[in-house]
Amino acid sequence: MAIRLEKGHRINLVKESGAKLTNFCVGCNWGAIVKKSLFGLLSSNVDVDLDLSCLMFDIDGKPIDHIWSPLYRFGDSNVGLPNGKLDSIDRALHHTGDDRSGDQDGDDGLDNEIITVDLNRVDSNVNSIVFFLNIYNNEDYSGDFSGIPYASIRMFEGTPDKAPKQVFAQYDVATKTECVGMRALVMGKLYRRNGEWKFAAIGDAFPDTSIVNTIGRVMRDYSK
Ligand SMILES: [Ca+2]
Ligand SMILES: [Ca+2]
Repeated sequence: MAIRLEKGHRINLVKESGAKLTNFCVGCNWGAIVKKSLFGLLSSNVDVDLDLSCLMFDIDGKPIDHIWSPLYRFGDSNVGLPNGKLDSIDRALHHTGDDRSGDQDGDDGLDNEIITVDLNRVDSNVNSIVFFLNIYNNEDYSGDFSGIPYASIRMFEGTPDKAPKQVFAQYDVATKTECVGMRALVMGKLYRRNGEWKFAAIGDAFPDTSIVNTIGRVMRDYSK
């Protein structure tokens, strides 16, 4: 049974078998919005672009690495943030790539964006890894989480191209009342305590209209 993540929930990364969970996926599955015509005879899809990202911090809360979509070219402007990339410097984390539309034919059971994690490879200076989700303002959709037919973040063992057999933990974004009117979610963080990795569900939602706001927020409020 998957753990339903709730705000403030802290979990040990231990499987039902008692073995440690060290290799897993953090993924987000979501669907495009289906619009029906008058009388419901015709339908068309509205693309929804969610972006899954993470930031890594050292023990003092200083940001030392990041993963976000390479389509975010902050380095070309003066935002003061690096360009997006899909791999962490230590190669412990990898993002499968920016999905810009969501499922087009209903829930396919696969996560549209996934960050794979190998805790054994994480640089020893990384003390915490914060995962967050944003709605990108594409020309089709600039609404909030509650307008999306389904959206959930989950942690599972397995590979990105197969539907997970066993979901370790899950957080439903589209159905949470605290996500109504919100466009960003600080999902949770992996952190080291006494040499062990643990996971804390954060589940704080914000109305951020740009990922730049959310990155600043994560650096300010969630780095320790
Ligand atoms: Ca995306
Ligand atoms: Ca999907």
